[in-house]
Amino acid sequence: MAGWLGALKKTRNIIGKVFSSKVNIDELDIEELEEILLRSDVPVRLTMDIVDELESPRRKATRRERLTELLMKELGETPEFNWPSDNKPYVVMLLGINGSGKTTTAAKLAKRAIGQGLKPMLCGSDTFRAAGSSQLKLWSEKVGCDFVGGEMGHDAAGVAYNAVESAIEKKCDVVLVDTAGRMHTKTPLMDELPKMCRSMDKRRAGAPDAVWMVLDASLGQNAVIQAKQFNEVVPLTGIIVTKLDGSSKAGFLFSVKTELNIPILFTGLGEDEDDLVPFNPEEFVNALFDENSDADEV
Ligand SMILES: Nc1nc2c(ncn2[C@@H]2O[C@H](COP(=O)(O)OP(=O)(O)OP(=O)(O)O)[C@@H](O)[C@H]2O)c(=O)[nH]1
Ligand SMILES: [Mg+2]
Repeated sequence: MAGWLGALKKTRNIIGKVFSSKVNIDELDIEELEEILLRSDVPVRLTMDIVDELESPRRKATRRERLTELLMKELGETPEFNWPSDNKPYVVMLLGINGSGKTTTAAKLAKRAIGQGLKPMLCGSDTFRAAGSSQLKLWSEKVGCDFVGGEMGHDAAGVAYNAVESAIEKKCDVVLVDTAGRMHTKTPLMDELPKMCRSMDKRRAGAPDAVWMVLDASLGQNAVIQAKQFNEVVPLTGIIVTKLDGSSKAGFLFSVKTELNIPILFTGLGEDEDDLVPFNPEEFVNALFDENSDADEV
């Protein structure tokens, strides 16, 4: 299983140099620092705050302590996610733009639920592409869980309804509804999302219980813009950030709380079914500070 330190290598290679305690704060060229932070997609306002903090001589705490405090404050509290035990099955809809990692994340979440002694169902509602649903079916066989899917061209809302129905019959604890990738700018496809929600609600009032957007970390700040637009169509209750292992723009995570106020629940740190970890602000910030920026693993 991938760890935080290895995963954040690319972002740390850029901003870790600044945060490493080997660098003498007094010798830092502030303009260079600003440029480095902005390059890794740390939001502009936070970058300014960091610069102010580093320039200010008013506190005795070490630079690392001052920065950690500032960054942790920006990420805010992240309540640990636990699958609720009432009102089963707990239905989660995963959405996002094309290729963000929805299908892989659905499988990772199913694996995680199994590990916690729960019975998940994977729902392949990506009827837009020929391989959309079958890709998830293969995952369901790999992780070992129930699956309901639809053929290409089928109504995605109908597939989601069937999955909730089947999950009720089979007494599943969790349903993970994988949706087709869609651009936030394409209206007809975006309209399908509230339709899917209404359809699931008809089978079990309140479903979906959660709507999680899957964001590709390599997109940096663009991912935040996408989330804002999805949030206007279907209110998001959580965010999952994938591909943190390949991103040099992980600084955008610092804008998620302030700009969206939606909790980051999990992060994807690799392509395998085990490479999903709960988001932990402290580990994230500490991994950015690690001094051995070439270190490959925890
Ligand atoms: N390195 C890395 N790769 C990932 C991660 N999550 C997903 N991927 C890869 O990203 C690619 C796309 O993943 P999918 O899960 O198919 O993405 P999707 O959002 O379902 O794609 P569409 O259904 O086409 O919209 C695959 O090659 C995955 O292996 C991650 O956390 N880290
Ligand atoms: Mg997919």
